[in-house]
Amino acid sequence: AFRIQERTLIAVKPDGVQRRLVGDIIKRFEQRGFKLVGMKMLQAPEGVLADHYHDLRQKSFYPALIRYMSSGPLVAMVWEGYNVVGTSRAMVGETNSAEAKPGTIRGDFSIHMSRNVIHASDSVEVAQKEISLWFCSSELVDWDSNFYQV
Ligand code: DGI
Repeated sequence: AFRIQERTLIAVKPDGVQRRLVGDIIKRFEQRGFKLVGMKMLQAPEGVLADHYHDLRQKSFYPALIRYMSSGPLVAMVWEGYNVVGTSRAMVGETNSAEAKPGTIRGDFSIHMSRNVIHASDSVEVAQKEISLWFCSSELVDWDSNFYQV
């Protein structure tokens, strides 16, 4: 199916914000052709992080992951477009930055998975859950290009 209106949650994690990578990351999604439909900077609330990483709560690295994700503000975004979930994951690269290919965001900007710069939803179903966890519907903006309607 040709799901033009597929959406995904992307977050520039606190290390990405602190390293001034927000613009570079936005640029890659714009250049690829995706549409930005929601964006905000926030200090992630503890409860949101607990929901977001619920499946990882038993992992040994979970406390460090939550500390990292709470270590400063992040930039949460919703991007829309054809196959945006799958294409974003390809643009982001492997979870383990050490294995992420050059040309991917993690492969270009990160060396270790404990500071891997960016989050991207890993399935359409997860994306829907994550978008409603991080954004309320009034924060998502539906818009179209109208260059030719002047
Ligand atoms: O969807 P991803 O972010 O690529 O990966 P994930 O959902 O499996 O894990 C979420 C985050 O948790 C990941 O971006 C970095 C961290 N993480 C995952 N596996 C490990 C890890 N951190 C450490 N230190 N060690 C791990 O094995």
